[in-house]
Amino acid sequence: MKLSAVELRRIRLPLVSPFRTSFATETERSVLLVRVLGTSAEGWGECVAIDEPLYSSEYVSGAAQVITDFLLPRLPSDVTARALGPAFAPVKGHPMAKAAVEMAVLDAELRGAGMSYAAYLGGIHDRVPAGVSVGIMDSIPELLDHVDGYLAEGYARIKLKIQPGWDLEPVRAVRERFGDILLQVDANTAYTRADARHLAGLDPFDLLLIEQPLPEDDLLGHAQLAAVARTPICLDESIVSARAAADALSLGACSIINVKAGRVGGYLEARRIHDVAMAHDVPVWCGGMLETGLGRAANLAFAALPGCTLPGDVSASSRYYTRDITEPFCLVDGLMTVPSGPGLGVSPIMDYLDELTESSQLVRL
Ligand code: OSB
Ligand code: MG
Repeated sequence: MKLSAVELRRIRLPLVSPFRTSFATETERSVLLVRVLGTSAEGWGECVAIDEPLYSSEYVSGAAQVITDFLLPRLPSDVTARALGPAFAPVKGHPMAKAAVEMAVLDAELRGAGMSYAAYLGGIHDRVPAGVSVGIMDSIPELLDHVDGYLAEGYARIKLKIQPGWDLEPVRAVRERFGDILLQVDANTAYTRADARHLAGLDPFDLLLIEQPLPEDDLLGHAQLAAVARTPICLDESIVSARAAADALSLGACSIINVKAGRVGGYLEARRIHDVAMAHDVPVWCGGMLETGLGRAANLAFAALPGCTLPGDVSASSRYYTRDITEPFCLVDGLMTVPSGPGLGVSPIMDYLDELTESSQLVRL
């Protein structure tokens, strides 16, 4: 496929309520969108980087600069999504920037071929169960209210964000109030090896998993924690590639993997991680980064893979935004529908997108 131009757009979307994690409180989502204009079709990509380098080292402005200065000049003149890995390999790091370009190229390629993202990746489900990620709150009653609301909407699993000072008590309160629900926690690297005994205090609450308790580069620490605590360890930030996934599994650093295409350089590498995990009989689930409907569409395609056996952070549009930039994704009977149209299967509503656009840049190739 030949591309004539690539458009980068920055939009800003308010969140329905502040989302607080151990690393930040987000009240709005600043999103970098990539639109590739191909000969037969156009394609959209969403960069999952946030405004500041607090989840990983990437951030929106940096990703935009990497894309214009280093990735677009390396696009092959006849491009496919598969060719991008080798083409971008000389550029170290910046997986979220690379993933955004790959997502757009793959969308254009698949729209041209009349194939859906899910079919291309190897999805086997039309609908998938959705979990919801619940931020840190000011009080336990407030947390219980939010969890109650999400359960009433039909979410199949609850994930509580935790940090030192907001861990055992909120988990105990949710477990006591709601009984036998699927419940898990995410620390986003907020603890250290010295907290192993404290984290073993979560054992009595029968959590599905604890996500990324220790720093990104502390695989050995996670393996040591796994020997002390009974709650299964799931890695998010640490799993930066299929090789990192294989290493983490051989080391015993985790027994479950959260896959985010943006964190690993794109959906092709995400698919390889899925395959590594499946070969190890290790469950995978689709993580989220508060995506708009574009990223959500691709995540739902990934969540339809056979190895994604736990509910993902693929919540309905309404959990994040009053109005999404695509037709809204809705939760029906605890399930989200996997788009089946060509490419992502959804497109942005252009008038609304223009209203939200803060800046845009057209790069002719
Ligand atoms: O660690 O999974 C995470 C959001 C932003 C950055 C990191 C994470 C998250 C979430 C939200 O947990 C998941 C979602 O998109 O619903
Ligand atoms: Mg996480």
